[in-house]
Amino acid sequence: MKVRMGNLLRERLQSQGVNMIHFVDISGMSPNQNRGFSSAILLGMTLSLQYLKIVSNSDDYVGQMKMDGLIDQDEFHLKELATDRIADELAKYITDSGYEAFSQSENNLLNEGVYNEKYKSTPLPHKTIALMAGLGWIGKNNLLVTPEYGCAISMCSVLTNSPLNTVWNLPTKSQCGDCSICENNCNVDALKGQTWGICASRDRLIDVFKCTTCLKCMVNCRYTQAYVTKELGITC
Ligand code: B12
Repeated sequence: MKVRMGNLLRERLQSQGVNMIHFVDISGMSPNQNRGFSSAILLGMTLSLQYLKIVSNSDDYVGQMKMDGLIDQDEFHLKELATDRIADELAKYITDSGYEAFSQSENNLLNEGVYNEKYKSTPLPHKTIALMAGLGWIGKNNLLVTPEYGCAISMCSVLTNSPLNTVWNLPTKSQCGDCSICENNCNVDALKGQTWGICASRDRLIDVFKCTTCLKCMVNCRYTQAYVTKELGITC
């Protein structure tokens, strides 16, 4: 049953362009975080190499896109909308199949009143689920860093009680070392250059109220750049 359900959901998500799919055991999280569900489906789309090249070669990509009135065509923005939409549809598909599911799309979290606008936080961030999937670590930029794609991912998640073969991993230790590229690229000094640890509060790493969502800490991370170099065989 678990294998059949897992294959069904994987085929469905892959047909929608999702290239990261993980089933995670969240039964150990607090009820406030897992809403009583035992499993989470983490789905992700990686960002294109062309896009990463353009953003990292531009001094102020987001500023320029806003000036040109093109920001709603930004690839990360479009993939964030896509992963959220796919998560909402997946939750409906699972409930139509007779199980329970809760989409953690931004809209659904807002509608359910669990997005804390004041603190800019949610009870169970996709990154926390990604860590338990064993995908990577939290970087000094407070983003998920994966050995394969760096930070170049748009993620969403669905909590569910449908039968799935799940995994659970302790978070990987930070591989940032002495690197401070993200901190050096943050023009508003939102990043504090601190190494993440399991008990690290977010505020030790970043002042989210200074962040201008300029994408620089995500794109210029040396692991994101290594992904671009590996695939394109050139450095940006
Ligand atoms: C609120 C939010 C913001 C806010 C606040 C940022 C923040 N880090 O909280 C603002 C608007 C500033 C923001 C900005 C950006 N964001 Co944002 N954001 C979110 C959102 C909606 C919620 C995150 C949340 O709940 N944070 C609450 C805090 C407390 O949790 P946290 O940040 O995950 O970190 C702590 C804990 O989780 C803990 N922790 C982590 N894992 C574990 C595991 C265990 C076992 C334990 C105990 C603890 C633990 O450690 C972390 C640090 O203390 C998520 C989507 C989602 N629903 O998850 C996207 C998300 C995190 N954002 C994302 C991105 C890409 C960005 C930007 C790069 C976008 C841009 N245009 O520039 C910037 C970068 C900012 C930065 N460097 O963090 C991506 C991250 C992808 C990745 N590779 O990690 C996400 C996942 C959205 C997506 N569609 O993929 N964001």
